[in-house]
Amino acid sequence: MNIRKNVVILVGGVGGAKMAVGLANILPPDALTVIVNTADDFEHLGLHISPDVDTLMYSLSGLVNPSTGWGLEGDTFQAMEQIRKYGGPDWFNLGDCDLGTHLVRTHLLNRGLTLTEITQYLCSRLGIKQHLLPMTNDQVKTILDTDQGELGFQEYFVRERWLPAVHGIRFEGSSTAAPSPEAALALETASLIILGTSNPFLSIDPIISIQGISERILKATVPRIAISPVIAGKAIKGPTVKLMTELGVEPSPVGVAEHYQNLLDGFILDKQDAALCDKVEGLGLRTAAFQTYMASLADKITLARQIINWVEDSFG
Ligand code: FO1
Repeated sequence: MNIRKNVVILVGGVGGAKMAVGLANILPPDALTVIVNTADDFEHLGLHISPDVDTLMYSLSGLVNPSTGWGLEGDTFQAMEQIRKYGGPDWFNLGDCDLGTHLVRTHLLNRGLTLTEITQYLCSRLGIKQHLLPMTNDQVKTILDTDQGELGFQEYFVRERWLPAVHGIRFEGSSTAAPSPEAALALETASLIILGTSNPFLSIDPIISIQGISERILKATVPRIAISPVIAGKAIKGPTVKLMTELGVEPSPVGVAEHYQNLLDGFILDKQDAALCDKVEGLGLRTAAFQTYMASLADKITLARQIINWVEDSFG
């Protein structure tokens, strides 16, 4: 079995995009499918914003702002200045060029195209050859139950800077949502399925909360692996560890592995957590420990190579 033939990775935003870029650098473009979380999408100033889709689109095209990991490199914020002058909502930073993406996406949605069709169109215009697929064309929304009441994802993450304590998370619309046909087919024909280094609760759970997606992963006979987004008790980025603690989940790679356990055959930890491999193996998963922190393009490529080689050696 050639596991490099059709690699499918499930991702959220910035963390997952780094892994996708690493894989894009070592696989033929046609052999990589990225299924992206869309439960962070929201309507803002009349525009449909798909932050994770855009983070992946900008990352795979080499246009991403390297210091934030989202938005476009060199973008300016004059429209935001004007919005501020009007006393408009200025808590979500939309760059001038980035606004072009949201305008075209919203325009095409209003003309009846699906989010998948629009993403494929935008990707082709940016010269992206990998398959980038929203998880669904239906509306799914992450809602957090916090000590400040219910908050939509971007209200919690950006406006409130993930300060509120979280008691629960739900994915509104997921029980009736279907995977996009393209995402469903990719999972059915995958040679390897990877859950990326994204927040398990906020980025991967919304994707696998869609029954048509989790069922296909459960049924898959190819290797299914995840990479821990927690390194030495700290999140690579964002609220993962804070959230795990608030939800009563052990904030460690073991807690992440337990969370995904039923969907997986293998689990990769950071080399700093190598001592925890035995515990994760006790859950019935094969393990490996690599440097999973990706500061540079070389780190992304090295990790992607190590993952693929390890899967070939351990599951081939
Ligand atoms: N993240 C922030 O922390 N602050 C922002 O103002 C912000 C604006 C933004 C605009 C467009 C876009 O595509 C992403 C943006 N993000 C911003 C990132 C986004 O909120 C998160 O990366 C994801 O939704 C979490 O995966």
